[in-house]
Amino acid sequence: MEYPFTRREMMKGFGMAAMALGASGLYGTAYGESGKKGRMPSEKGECKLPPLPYAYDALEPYIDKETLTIHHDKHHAGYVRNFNKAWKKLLDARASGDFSLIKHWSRELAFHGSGHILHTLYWDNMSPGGGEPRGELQEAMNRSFGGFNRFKAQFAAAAKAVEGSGWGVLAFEPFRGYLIILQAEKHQDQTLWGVFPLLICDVWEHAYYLKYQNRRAEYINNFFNIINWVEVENRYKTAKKLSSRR
Ligand code: MN3
Repeated sequence: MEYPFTRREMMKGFGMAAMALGASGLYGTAYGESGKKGRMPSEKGECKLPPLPYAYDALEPYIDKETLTIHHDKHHAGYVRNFNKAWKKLLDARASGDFSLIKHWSRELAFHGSGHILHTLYWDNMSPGGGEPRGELQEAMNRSFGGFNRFKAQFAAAAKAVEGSGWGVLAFEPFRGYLIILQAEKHQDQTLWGVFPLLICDVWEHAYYLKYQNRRAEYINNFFNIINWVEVENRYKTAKKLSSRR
């Protein structure tokens, strides 16, 4: 794949992505490498509720102790519990070959896994001190938004305008190398935030319809004959390298 910037710039960019997404802790967790305290998954890849990185009353008066306690101990804990359940059910499905509930458990995995990851990032990207971005992050904000104040105005507007429940998100988009602001209305919409894609199969009809018409399964079975596993491995190695950054 051709990127519009060099590999070195790309790696630098991924470092920023890790910073923007707080991915260092996550990937550390995902790969079992020097993850933050309390984040290490079990042998079978189950998640644990990470402890808050500060006291329950540390964000007073902006976020009160009772809210933070319920939010972390009840809401986040529920995501962890249900992610682990979906993870286990998918393990069972692979063992038995019974994928009849694949849609249900894939959605449960995406919903609760994203809930777990996004809450973990949220706890980590707050602290009693506050402040303003500095260094490389400040430079990236200047380049991407025209300065901190313009970033702040857009981020606040985007977060306030999220329909229903959801999240305001500052993210790094590695293909162009810019920071972007996103609204996540439904974090369960079939992604697990913070993942690094390794292998993609396009299942839009335009990808197969002329040859296969409605026979998507046949197209997917044949897709396995033409995968570039060297490229997939390279992306895996890149993702692992990112995971070891601190
Ligand atoms: Mn929440």
